[in-house]
Amino acid sequence: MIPRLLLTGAAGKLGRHLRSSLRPYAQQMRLSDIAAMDAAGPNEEVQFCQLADKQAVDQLVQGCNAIVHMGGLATDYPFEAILEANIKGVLHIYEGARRHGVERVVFASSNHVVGFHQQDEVLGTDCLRRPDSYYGLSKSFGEDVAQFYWNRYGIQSASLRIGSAFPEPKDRRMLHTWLSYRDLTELIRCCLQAPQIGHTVVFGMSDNRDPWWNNAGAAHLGFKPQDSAEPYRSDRESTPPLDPNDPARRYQGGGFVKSGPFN
Ligand code: 15L
Repeated sequence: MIPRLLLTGAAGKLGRHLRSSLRPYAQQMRLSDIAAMDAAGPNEEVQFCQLADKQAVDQLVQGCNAIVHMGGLATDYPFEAILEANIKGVLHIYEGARRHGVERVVFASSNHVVGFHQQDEVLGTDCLRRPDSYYGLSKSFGEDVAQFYWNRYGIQSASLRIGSAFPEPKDRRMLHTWLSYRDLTELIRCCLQAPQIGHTVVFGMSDNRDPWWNNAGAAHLGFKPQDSAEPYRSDRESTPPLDPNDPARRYQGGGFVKSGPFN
């Protein structure tokens, strides 16, 4: 049991789910977001926090033993917005962790750090990053921050390259990239409880057929996904495929590779 676990982005799509699904692993949960959320229940604390505000993040982290950092923008936006929420945000989280002796951080990275790899490649956790958007760039920066704080300050981290975490896979691409909510929770549990993780990069995917990613490099986490996109295959494949020349079909990042420019 973690005495006090900080969950950022607790009002978001995944955060709302994790608020209850991570409950068994922490005595106390501190929940933060910039958006409104349900009032604190038993063994919960709710704290409004702008991730770009270094002092506010410092106060948020104080007294916590581990952090699950889901906060920030979850899709592509103009750089200035990404800079505030994602780039400054992740640095402030790690600075807070350093200042207050937090030993472990689970960072919600994204498959969009490798989005410009082609769909016919199978990537290991140590592959070259090819971010597909400002959003992907911010997650790539976050992975570097995690690595730096491990090397420099000994803070252990897992960077979760989350595929497509939705209640169901929505389209053909997500037959490869889907991560069920149940498997997301289990992956985070493994990252919080595995004895030694240093800085581990892991792809967040369910047990899908024909995955684009190979998690052999993260086997020490002990993550065993329970779900698979297979039951949705015939339905998702009943819709026409994208044109083979469409970059969204060619590259792993799908539609993100066509994001921007914003001016
Ligand atoms: C992500 O990182 C996004 O947060 C999410 O909205 C999805 O688009 C997902 O990637 C995906 O690639 O499907």
